[in-house]
Amino acid sequence: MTSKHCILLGVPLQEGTGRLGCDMGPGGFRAAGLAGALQELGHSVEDRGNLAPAPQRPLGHPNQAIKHLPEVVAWTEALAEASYRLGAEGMPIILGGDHGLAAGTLSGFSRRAAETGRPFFVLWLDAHPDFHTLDSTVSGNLHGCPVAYATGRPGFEGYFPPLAAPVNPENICMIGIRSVDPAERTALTAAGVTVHDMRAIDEHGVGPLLQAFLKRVAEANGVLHVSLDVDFLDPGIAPGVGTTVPGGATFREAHLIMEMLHDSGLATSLDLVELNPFLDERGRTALLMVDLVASLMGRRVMDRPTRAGTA
Ligand code: B3U
Ligand code: MN
Ligand code: MN
Repeated sequence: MTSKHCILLGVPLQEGTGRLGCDMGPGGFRAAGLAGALQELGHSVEDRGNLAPAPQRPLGHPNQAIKHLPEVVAWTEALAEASYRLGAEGMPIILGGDHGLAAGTLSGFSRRAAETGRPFFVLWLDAHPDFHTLDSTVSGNLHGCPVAYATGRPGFEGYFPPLAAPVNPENICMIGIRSVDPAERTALTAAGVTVHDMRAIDEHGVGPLLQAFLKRVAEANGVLHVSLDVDFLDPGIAPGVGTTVPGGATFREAHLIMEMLHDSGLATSLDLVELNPFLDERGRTALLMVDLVASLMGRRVMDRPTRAGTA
């Protein structure tokens, strides 16, 4: 197994959600033993502590529903820069924080990939596509917008930082989707994002769906960022999140995805987002997320050839 240099960075952003508590997410992942789990697998770990946002400036937007625009923009500015730098240093693991932080990670890692001349791909594991623009969001919660921003959809100019390398929507694969607003549905299809909703998982299984995407990434010699939202998982196994949606990924589906990602050797960066320790039950969601990261980073039940690794 190739050992990696894992760089942990906490991003205690919570203003992108409608409720408080995600700011405790980084602490939750640390308390659940993330660093130790990675070290046990033979990786080196460097915890860079928590990021601070850039200075805020006043920002008004005609969409009155929008909440905390100056705060989310300030975090995006800081994290886009940090992600760009960390992308050259090892395997960044971003400890959220709400999913609004992906505005920063997607833009920063994409910019890094563009400099190396390799295409940038995203695996988006989430109940939601987070594909709203500032104009289309109805809830006004900006964690519903990062993918639209990072792919260069219009309306973010003058608010969010300019994109050095917009993400190609055709290089994004979403799995686990089961809560999509009408404006998002139309835009996702038009943009060419691959969306595997829960029905697709039921009909085909996560294995073949993910394998097809990984094949594309490998054939393009791509760089792969994985963004894992806690609400991708079924609320029965992962209650520690503000936006539970019934009918999510099972324990085994989630682990299989992580194991296949490991076997592919393609993942170069990871977001762990939306953990809300205030809503968790004795840390079980944080512990499950840490176990999933361990599967992604090489933990396996038996050393044996696997179908995913040989397909
Ligand atoms: N699409 C809805 C719901 C939502 C998006 N992301 C989360 N919830 N976590 C919205 O608020 O934009
Ligand atoms: Mn999300
Ligand atoms: Mn979600």
